[in-house]
Amino acid sequence: MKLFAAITLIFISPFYFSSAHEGPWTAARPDGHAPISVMGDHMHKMGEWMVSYRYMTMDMEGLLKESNSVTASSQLTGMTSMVPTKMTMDMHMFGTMYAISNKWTLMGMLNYLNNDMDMIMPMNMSMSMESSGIGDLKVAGLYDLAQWDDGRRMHLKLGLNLPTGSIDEKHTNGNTLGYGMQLGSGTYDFEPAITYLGQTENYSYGAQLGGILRLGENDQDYTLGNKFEAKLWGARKITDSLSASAKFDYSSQKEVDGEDKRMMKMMSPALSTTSQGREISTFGLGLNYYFQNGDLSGHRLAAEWEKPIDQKVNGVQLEIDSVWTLGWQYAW
Ligand SMILES: [Cu+2]
Repeated sequence: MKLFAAITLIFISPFYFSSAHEGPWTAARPDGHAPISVMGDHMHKMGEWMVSYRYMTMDMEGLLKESNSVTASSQLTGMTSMVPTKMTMDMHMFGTMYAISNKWTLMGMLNYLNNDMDMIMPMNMSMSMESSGIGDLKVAGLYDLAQWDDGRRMHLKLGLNLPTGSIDEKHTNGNTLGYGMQLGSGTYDFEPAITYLGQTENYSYGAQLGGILRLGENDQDYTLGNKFEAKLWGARKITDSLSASAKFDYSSQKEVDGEDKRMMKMMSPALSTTSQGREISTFGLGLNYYFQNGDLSGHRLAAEWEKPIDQKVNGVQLEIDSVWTLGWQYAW
């Protein structure tokens, strides 16, 4: 973990040796947007629109008990009769941004999710479960806090998660699926963040601190854990259209508070409130491509690969193996 943090720092260290660029921060370069997995990283100029689509796929495989690997079969004890072995979460994210002034940019995002989970049971039997549908709707206002003449700026995000995603997803046998297979939080959540950006002639960097604060309980009498997240990234402009980035991300999410009474929590860690939430650090590598001229002027394509370098789950949970995010953005 320290090694990857060091790599990220080395990546952004050219800032300490090269002078910042003249004039204010600009979006008109490939690294004018953060690595594609970062949300709410940039603002727009008054009257500007942006639409975006992101595809994110997360692979989880193998079990962790806190930070130690354990076999699935070793967890089939007592009342526990179903243990997850593998999960894939695919997310399609549709976003839009509009700047109502130079101080405020509004954004909205709706996700479509597809979750697949494999479980093992005693006697080597296995089972697959699936859930898919619309997730929670997220709206946010980005407020410009400060802009300096040397390419640095800072903004605040005030986000709200609206519980449009289902928390009633069931297996084909009628049993309610576990917390991780549900499509929404079921609660209104406050999602604030603060972002600091900087640019030099050929480099850029950013830092974002954010969180998810659940407001109240959902209609099944539980609340997903609050989350804290810190991101630090640096990017190098390779050409006027292409940049490469490195990112370090730390997040921590608490276990579930309350309990969904439809789930038989003794049966599986997936149904247990104490086996939800984790602390994880990831390292990410990304590419941003920005079309500056021609018919595709204003379009952007980006890809990012993230790999955990350290993770500690609450209770017993699947280990996150890797995350890919691919995105398209168009501003006018
Ligand atoms: Cu935008």
